[in-house]
Amino acid sequence: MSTSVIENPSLHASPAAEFLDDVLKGLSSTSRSIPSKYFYDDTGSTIFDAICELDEYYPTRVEIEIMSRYGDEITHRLGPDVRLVEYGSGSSTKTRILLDHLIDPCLYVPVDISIQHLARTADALAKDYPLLSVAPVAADFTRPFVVPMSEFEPRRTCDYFPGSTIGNFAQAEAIQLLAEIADRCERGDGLLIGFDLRKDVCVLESAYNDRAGVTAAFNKNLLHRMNSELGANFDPRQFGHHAFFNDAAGRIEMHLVSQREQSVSIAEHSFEFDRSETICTEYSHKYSISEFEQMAARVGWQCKKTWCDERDYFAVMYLER
Ligand code: AVJ
Repeated sequence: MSTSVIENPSLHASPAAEFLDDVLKGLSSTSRSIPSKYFYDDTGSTIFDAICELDEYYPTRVEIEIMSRYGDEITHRLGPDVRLVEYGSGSSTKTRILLDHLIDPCLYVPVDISIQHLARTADALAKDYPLLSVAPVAADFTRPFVVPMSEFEPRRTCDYFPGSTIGNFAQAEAIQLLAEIADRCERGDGLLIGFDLRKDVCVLESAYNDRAGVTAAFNKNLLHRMNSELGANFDPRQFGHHAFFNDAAGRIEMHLVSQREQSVSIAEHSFEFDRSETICTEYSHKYSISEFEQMAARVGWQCKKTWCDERDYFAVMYLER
């Protein structure tokens, strides 16, 4: 038996047209960029899971460590009978830790952009947690979507935003997203959010420049995706992977770098690339705890408690409306 995935109409109106629009727009501007959400097709989501296994890539491991260590304390804060809504659920490893500790959760709503990935994880969860109601929603959570209601009135809704996905958004957008989540919430509802902390630049930069080249493959998957889905003719061998810490902006930036002067066509459009010209494909912001707390406070979230690992690499913060 498979759990039926609720597809958000806005996700499916015309995904190819939306992808094309965003790519054309991003490549037409003076500093070229492509939204990082397009990494996560089926292949990209699988490569991302491989990144999480890398020695150099600490965030996933450390976040899991925090969740395992403080699982009891965290779920005690959330209380019983919660409706748990997870943003960018991916493979739901951290969610399992929450679900193992939560008392009588009413409903679990994983929200993810990759339908295949979502269906697989929802099925696996439904099998392992037979008493849990699961209502997966395939949606782009940066756009409006409807959160399914549980059969019983929950004591509170808790939005779970793990994986430092919030770091992918420019600061103004991150605040905007926190505001939108707050708008969907009632007073007393919670937000449990994981974000990556500022740290030694070498540690940060090696996490995005692994020796095995998995992150490079993740980055270049975007080129393959544009070729197969938009009929573009990028030559992936002619683009390099570049990731560095932008200290002033407090973020890792990931780019695809043109290895020579070249011309690429997408649909009827053609784009000229200079040698060394880049396409920015991702921001990954690193915050301090107080910086994040202040950002959230501006849009109505009150920080209740923050849990960190021993090295202070990563933070899991619980806030209430
Ligand atoms: C999934 C947003 C947490 O920013 O670290 C991993 C994605 N990009 N390696 C991150 C990513 C390159 C990632 N997040």
